[in-house]
Amino acid sequence: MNNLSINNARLLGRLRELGTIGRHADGRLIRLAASDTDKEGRDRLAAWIEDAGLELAIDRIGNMFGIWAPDGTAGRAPLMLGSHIDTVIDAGIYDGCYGVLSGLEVIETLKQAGFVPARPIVVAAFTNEEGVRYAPDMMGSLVYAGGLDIDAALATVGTDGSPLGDELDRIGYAGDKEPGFLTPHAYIELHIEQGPVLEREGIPLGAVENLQGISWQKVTIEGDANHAGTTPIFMRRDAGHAAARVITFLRERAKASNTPTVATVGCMEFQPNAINVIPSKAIFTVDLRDPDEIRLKQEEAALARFLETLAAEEDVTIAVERLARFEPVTFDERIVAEIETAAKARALPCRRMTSGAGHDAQMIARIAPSAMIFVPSQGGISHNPREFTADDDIVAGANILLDVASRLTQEE
Ligand code: HGY
Ligand code: MN
Ligand code: MN
Repeated sequence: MNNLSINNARLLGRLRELGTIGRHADGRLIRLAASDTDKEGRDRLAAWIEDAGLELAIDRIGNMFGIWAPDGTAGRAPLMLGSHIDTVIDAGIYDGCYGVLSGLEVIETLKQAGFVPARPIVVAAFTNEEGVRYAPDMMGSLVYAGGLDIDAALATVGTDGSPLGDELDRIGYAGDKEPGFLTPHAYIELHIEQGPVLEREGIPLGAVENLQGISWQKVTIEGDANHAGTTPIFMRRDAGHAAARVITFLRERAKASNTPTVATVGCMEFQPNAINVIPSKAIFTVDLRDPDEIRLKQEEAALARFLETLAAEEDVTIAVERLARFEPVTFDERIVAEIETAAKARALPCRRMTSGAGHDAQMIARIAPSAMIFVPSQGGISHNPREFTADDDIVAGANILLDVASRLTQEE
């Protein structure tokens, strides 16, 4: 099915419309997994799926699927095009939503063009990709791929003390399908790069061949609350100061490493959190990533050693809880090559690259050949309301998804 193209206005219009759903009173876009605003986004997507004449299916962890299974394809493993529509706090409109809405757009374009696939095509929106409210991230696709027990996932308690299963029930997205009910023939995820590489090199497309390892930990440091004015420095058991030393340790080590290792302390809570009280407790998160599993393990070990030394030097106690741990993933070479071929056929420059961010594709790669397509992020910015990708790049990426999808659904 050559020289077919997606409906630009429909895709761009839906992307912008979904980006208006879940705005808080201060204008920030926040659709945390299984929240009321997540429900609003899900309801809109469900309506688009049904308006497109697809079968809407929802599994027990709330993963949503739009299934197009024309006559003669029943029983064959589907091609799955997916991503997520949950967001971080104060998010942009493209992260995740672009891949889901492009998957739907590809199906509608093929359907309306009278294309006859040899297998079903499914668009998927996975629950809780961001992991902000419930850890780990990519939870819905991890459960779907059999990497996390469904009941354990539903019992996960969120940062607000809510069990995920109760919240999915409450918003009406605790579905009846067993996770994994469809094993894809192949999975492709179209996503914004969320980094600076494509824009810096002036290249509109990335054929993503691998994705780096992720280590999430929660660290709790306990010292003693005491008076900020009367307590001599050498008599303090200052949990806040100890936490600050961890942040500095991680940054200095990553900077000095001249490897792709990255480290981030994204959440920090002091107790009692009062201006004139030495913090008795510091609770914070550590996000460590590296494309190389051995190096990632070395970074985790180096942090563990530093925490031991720190506890002794600062006379504090330190407890660590693992929140997520995913090894680096290599995507399917054949699909990566299909993406490059499709880009060449449209005379669009394309380069192979590694994903710095986690994605549902890394989980579905456990059960099906998977790969990703990236488009540039302006300024490399993401997880930020200034996240932006030019319309031309949005359309180009979706057309490559269309081309690869129509190719992969014609093979026996
Ligand atoms: O954490 C990540 O990389 C993704 O945005 N969930
Ligand atoms: Mn994403
Ligand atoms: Mn994200």
